[in-house]
Amino acid sequence: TIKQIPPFVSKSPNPNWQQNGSTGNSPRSKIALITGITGQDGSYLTELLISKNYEVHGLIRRSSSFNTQRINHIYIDPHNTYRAKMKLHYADLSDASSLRRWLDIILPDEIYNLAAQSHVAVSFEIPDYTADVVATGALRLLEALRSHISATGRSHVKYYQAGSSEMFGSTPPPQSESTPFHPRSPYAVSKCSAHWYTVNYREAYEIFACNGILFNHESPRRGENFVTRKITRAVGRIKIGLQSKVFLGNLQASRDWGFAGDYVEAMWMMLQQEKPDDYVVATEDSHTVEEFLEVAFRYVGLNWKEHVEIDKRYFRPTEVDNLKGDASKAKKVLGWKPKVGFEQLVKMMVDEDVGLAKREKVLVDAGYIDAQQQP
Ligand code: NDP
Ligand code: GDR
Repeated sequence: TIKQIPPFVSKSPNPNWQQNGSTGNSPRSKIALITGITGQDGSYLTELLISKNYEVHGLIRRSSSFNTQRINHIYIDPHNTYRAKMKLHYADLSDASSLRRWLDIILPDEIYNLAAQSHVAVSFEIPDYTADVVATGALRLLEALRSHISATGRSHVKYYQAGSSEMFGSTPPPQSESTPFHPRSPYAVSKCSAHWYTVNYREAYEIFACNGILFNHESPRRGENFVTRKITRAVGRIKIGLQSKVFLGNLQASRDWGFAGDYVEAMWMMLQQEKPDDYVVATEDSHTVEEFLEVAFRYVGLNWKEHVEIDKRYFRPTEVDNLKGDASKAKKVLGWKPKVGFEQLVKMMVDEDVGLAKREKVLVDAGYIDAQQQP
């Protein structure tokens, strides 16, 4: 027998999750669909949307080991249907059929496309895959949305595309919405494609689709091979005596670093406007990697020069030297502004990573893990 494809209207046993009308006297919650929910931004966005009473559905990809660490604290067993505010479903941006199927089942009001092979240096190693997920993946999701709207008439659905300051590449700062793109990596070129696919679907099909052009944003949940987290993990472990050196690449690159928790608010704000548009989101303050090192090591009483070694392997074939955003449009139109500044961000990350290193030390001392096993 052939299994039936699930119908348009969700058969979720939770009456709050029905699509038409409300339960009791309360208005129905908005429904959000997030790709990349297991990533740094996905976890903060999920917390934000749940605090605004959304029902959040996340698409996760299959992996041989668990990839839900950043959202485990939000997860409630879906059998507990009345309490579960977040549901996870298997899909992949490389699988168009999975994207269309989940749109038809979940019937979201808002879609946040955060999924990506998001590491710039790695994109030089796996350019084909990066383009497939970052560029064509966005196209697959937009096309799934277009055909979903055409089949269901749900033209109110809004779409957010996670664009990047990497698209500006070698164009000098300050970078705003009108600054020309000059991407410097397969990742950045792919993000430019995703950006223009989004603009094109907005113009061609009148889909409410927005590009957020976000500058670097970090947090204690940042992936451990991005430079900020790599540094703060090392600071924590060096401070606690678990390692003595960290190997880095180009220390002279400048980045406009903000806090991820602030940036997901801008994503949400873009989708609450009357008209879809594109926005730069940035702190308008820029620092070199060396300045990040200086603040992070000094905060725990260490001198970075005694612990950092340069390894050529971390240099990129083409580098982005200087990013500093002009976020005046987001400030004016969205009313958005960052709450966490550079020093506060660095200290927040160091505090968390010193705490993490202390917990690691307990396991090392008890013989459960090897101190040499660096993250
Ligand atoms: P992360 O790398 O932390 O998260 C990426 C997410 O995408 C993860 O959930 C990952 O799943 C998922 N993913 C990767 N490949 C696929 C795939 N083939 N199908 C489905 N899901 C996939 O990124 P961030 O949270 O930092 O960034 C979110 C988005 O914003 C990304 O698109 C990134 O490129 C973009 N961006 C980020 C900026 C930043 O400074 N953080 C700045 C500007 C843009 P898994 O957990 O299984 O790996
Ligand atoms: P970026 O972030 O490339 O800006 O992309 P990353 O932290 O990887 O690099 C920032 C700068 O630091 C330099 N650098 C190193 N980088 C890494 N990862 N590891 C090192 O050891 C190291 N040493 C020096 C880099 O050369 C670079 O100049 C991030 C990602 O989140 C993207 O997905 C996002 O689109 C952009 O930010 C905005």
